[in-house]
Amino acid sequence: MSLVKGIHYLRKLNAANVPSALIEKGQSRVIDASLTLIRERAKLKGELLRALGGVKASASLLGVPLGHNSSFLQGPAFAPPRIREAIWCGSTNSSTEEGKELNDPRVLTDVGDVPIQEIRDCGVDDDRLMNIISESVKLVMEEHPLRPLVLGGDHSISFPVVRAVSEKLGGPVDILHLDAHPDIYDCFEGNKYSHASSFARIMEGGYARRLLQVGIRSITKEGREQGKRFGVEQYEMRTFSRDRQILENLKLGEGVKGVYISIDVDCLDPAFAPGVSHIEPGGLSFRDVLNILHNLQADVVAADVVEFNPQRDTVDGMTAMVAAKLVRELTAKISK
Ligand SMILES: [Mn+2]
Repeated sequence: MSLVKGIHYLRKLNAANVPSALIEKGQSRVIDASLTLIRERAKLKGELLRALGGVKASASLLGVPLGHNSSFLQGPAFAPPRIREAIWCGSTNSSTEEGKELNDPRVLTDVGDVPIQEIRDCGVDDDRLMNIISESVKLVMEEHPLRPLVLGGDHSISFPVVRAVSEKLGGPVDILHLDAHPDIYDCFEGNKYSHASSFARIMEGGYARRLLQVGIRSITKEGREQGKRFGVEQYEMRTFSRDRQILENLKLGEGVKGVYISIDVDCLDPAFAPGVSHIEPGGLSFRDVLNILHNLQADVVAADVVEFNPQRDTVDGMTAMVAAKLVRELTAKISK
């Protein structure tokens, strides 16, 4: 498929004895150029907000259009531009529900996308690609008061993002993870970077103290065993009506470096968000998610919205609007 165009001919070129130094040097130049654009945009936005003054924390969008670590469909690679389009769509105003103004740069800025396909097209492997994602997140965090609000992408991106956040802050965070799936397989179909394994990598790395998983309704024996192994607090949908009081009154992040929120759009019932790769009935309503977010007491240091698949959306882009509203309300949660 077009997403991986270039990868195969580069392998062939390698096999055909093209000097490896030639390819490696070219890869390094492309990676440097990619990071430079993110660094300079983050620097400008940070300087702007510091000049404006009075901002403690401000959400900054960073797109990570990566879909190849999905076990099923790769459409989430196309999500970031669709989400941005929906955030600024004229059908609604720029206020969040609790009254933050999104068109105020002190509330929301954008540093653009990590050019995932362009980097992969140069034959860069996933070990290096994950490091580039982490590096990009750190470049945003370098610029006080910017805090990364990452647009996926499949869920594999949460590992390099959380790793960067934890390394940059110098300790673990608490994570609120909304998802139909625990994404905690040790390894999925031979891929340690699979979107079904990201939270195994996060817990192994010691990047999270508490991990709360909410919306879970597709979980295997291994998912439960891995959850126990890592001390994960798994809230399954089958007991949601009982757990609602707890989940709508959460206080997280005390004694750690802050709170990270990861929202897989498939945490929502497919009635609310059909544009996802893994349709799993019996999920949260959009209002359930907002109640959890609005009532959460936490210093949210970074967040992601992942697994929106525009190729599975309705013709009027309903799920794009849903993903965009999640981003808008997360922005309100982060910015202060
Ligand atoms: Mn999921």
